[in-house]
Amino acid sequence: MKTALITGVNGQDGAYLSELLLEKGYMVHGIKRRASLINTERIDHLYQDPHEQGVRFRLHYGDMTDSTNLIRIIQEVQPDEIYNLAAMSHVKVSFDIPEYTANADGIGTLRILEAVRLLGLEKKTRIYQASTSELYGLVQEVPQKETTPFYPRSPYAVAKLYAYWITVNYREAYKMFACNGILFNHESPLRGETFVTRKITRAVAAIALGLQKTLFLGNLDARRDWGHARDYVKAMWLILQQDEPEDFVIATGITTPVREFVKMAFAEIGVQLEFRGSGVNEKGYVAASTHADFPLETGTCVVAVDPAYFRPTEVDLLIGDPSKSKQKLGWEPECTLDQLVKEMVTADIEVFKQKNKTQFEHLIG
Ligand code: NDP
Ligand code: GDR
Repeated sequence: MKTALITGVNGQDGAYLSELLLEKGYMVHGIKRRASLINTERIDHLYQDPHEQGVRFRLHYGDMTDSTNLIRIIQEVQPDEIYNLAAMSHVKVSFDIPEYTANADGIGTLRILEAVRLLGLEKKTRIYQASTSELYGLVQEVPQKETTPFYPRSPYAVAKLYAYWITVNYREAYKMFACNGILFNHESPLRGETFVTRKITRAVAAIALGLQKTLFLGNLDARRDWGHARDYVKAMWLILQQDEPEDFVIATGITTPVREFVKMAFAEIGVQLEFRGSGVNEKGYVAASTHADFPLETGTCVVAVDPAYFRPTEVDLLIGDPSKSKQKLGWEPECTLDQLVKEMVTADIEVFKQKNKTQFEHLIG
């Protein structure tokens, strides 16, 4: 039985990857940090009572900023594969907490690599690093592929740039099986609520149930290459099963503006939609940031641009070229954007039916 260690196990990707590895017969260890609430909703269905025999899913408290704890866990677990998914993963928030982001996302990756090396596990343990299309940042070439130059545009992307190169460096210097998956945006009903797709599908669900009328967003013109997280974790696993360690772009090859995603999500519930606010302003509205700015006709919903959600430097266009992963990994995305939107809206309507209005006030993110 192979043993895997997943950092960020209770995040979106950690949950789907845990499911996949358990299905494949792995013993799965996950690192989660301590929080005042338990914060395991995404993996509760995988829980196994540690007092039973033959348990194949175990959690450990840990933090990417604490190397002593990472060394201890890796020593105890002796993993065949480490999937380093833990990160402060919100691009806009990284402008607010840049130093912490560098520590957790950049140096955190070094801590994992160095722990494996110090413990003499370089030949045994394969390492997957969760790299990102945010590395491409300011457009240098489209579609973006493994050889496209990087130009990061946020503290998050700069921290991930360090993580990318330190992974390459440990591979070259110490002959470690360490690989970067350069994953483009991937979403699901488990996506964090402050990323744009989930923010939209939650608002659509609340609107469908008559609980909300206005959705405040930032830049509607940014374009993203969106896939489904369930497809993308399969690629992570495939990357570590190759004969040679290499880096791979994982993407759909199709790009869509945020504005179009909004339209697709609202089309699921068939309400009339108006775009208002600064930036998109065919009708001459000024920047709007309060509900009072929008006296509404019955049956109409407003998507308003609030500049509070703009980033100091934006990534305008992401579109990945997944040819290498198709050719070498045999990987292709299965879920289309239409199917993804439908799945997310349907799931959020269900969530909202179960919960109370006070929990779905507008979120910052
Ligand atoms: P999430 O934000 O959903 O999950 C991140 C996980 O990391 C959470 O479990 C979080 O724990 C944990 N974490 C954060 N900081 C620390 C820390 N200091 N110590 C230990 N754990 C920590 O992200 P995703 O699942 O979407 O993404 C997984 C990885 O892939 C991330 O590294 C992300 O940057 C990267 N990525 C994601 C893409 C995407 O589109 N989803 C695309 C490309 C890369 P907690 O719940 O306590 O916050
Ligand atoms: P991103 O995802 O920054 O690409 O990073 P996010 O969903 O946050 O933003 C996508 C685009 O939508 C625009 N946008 C908004 N974004 C948010 N969050 N909230 C809004 O209200 C809003 N309005 C418009 C953004 O400006 C942006 O252009 C994600 C994360 O998962 C990273 O960890 C990962 O590395 C990359 O994807 C690939």
